[in-house]
Amino acid sequence: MTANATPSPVRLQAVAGPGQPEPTPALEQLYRGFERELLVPLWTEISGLMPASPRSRAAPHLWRWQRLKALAAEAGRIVPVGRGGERRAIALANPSLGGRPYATPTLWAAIQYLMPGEHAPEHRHTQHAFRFVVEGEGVWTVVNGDPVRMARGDFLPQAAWNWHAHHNAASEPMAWIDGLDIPFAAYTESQFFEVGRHRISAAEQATPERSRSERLWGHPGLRPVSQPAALPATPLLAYRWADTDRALADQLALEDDGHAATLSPGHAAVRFSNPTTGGDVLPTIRAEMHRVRGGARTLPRREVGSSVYQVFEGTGQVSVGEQRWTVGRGDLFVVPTWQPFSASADEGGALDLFRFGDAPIFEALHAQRVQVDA
Ligand code: 1HN
Repeated sequence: MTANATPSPVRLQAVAGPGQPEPTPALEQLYRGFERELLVPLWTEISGLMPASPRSRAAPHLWRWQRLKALAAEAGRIVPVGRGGERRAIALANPSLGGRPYATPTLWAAIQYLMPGEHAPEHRHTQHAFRFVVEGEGVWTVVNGDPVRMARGDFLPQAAWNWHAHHNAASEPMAWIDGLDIPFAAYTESQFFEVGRHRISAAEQATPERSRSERLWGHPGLRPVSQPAALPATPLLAYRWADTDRALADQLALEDDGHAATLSPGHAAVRFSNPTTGGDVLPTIRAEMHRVRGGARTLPRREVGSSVYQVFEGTGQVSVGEQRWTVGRGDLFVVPTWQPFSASADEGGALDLFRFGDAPIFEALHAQRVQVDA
């Protein structure tokens, strides 16, 4: 009997090859010794441990909004929302990530659905999150007691450890997408979670047009002097579609007037930013809106880190690595690390793409690389 009663999870095979020792009985015996002692030599592993460039476990993949929405609506009919399950959220599971509810190795993305009059109970967690609304209105998300209206095109960041609940004050169901850094938090084993009140107060179920956070922080270029200098995540809880739309339209109009404003011809983009730093809205998540003019195409680009896109408006073609899809409103797709991505808009209308990704993680670690094929 050896010291290890349970079989070793280490499996080593002596195989001939460049840089490999001669497969001999002595080598076999050495490898059995490594297995017993839970040791793995670098010479059998190096190409897996140190690939020349990032190889993703995730696959490029597309989910059609109409299909997601139909299933979410059916869940709305038969699955209650409340304490325990917490949210009627249905996550995108990347086909190459083993059935885990992970869109990419670092990002969770889900469609969430709330019926008229329904409440999603209050809780908080250390994962950073946001909501993005591709259609509909009528839900208020209540963050630390501040009710924030949600409507088409709005981006609503939700930094770690803030209490939040949602309530649908309308007579229609509403769907939106949630993005969180759940897989990253799981991988780094850094999660905390706490439940709050089952039902928020009547006062917090108010339905104001503008949240307190917008009244304080939602004035371009103007920061409240009473507030702290640099916050790690944005204190602004809603970025409204009217502002995003105007910023993109202005970039394209400037280009028409012969001024440098776009990323490349016909490709305007804005990044949602933290008004206290100018940096990303959340420490782990970057969020942007892109507009590609009808008939235009973006430059193929690859980056360290993964992204999820949702088509906000328009139709076009996107290519991710070897994949190519025709896309329309609401469709969601994944761009894994270091896979080239480009998009083109059909003639006659712009293609608006919402994008979120994990770039802030890599920038913080000085591990970010971007390659654009001009
Ligand atoms: C969460 O709190 C929300 O607040 C959405 O809407 C999705 C997925 C896992 C854990 C917490 C939300 C979530 C979540």
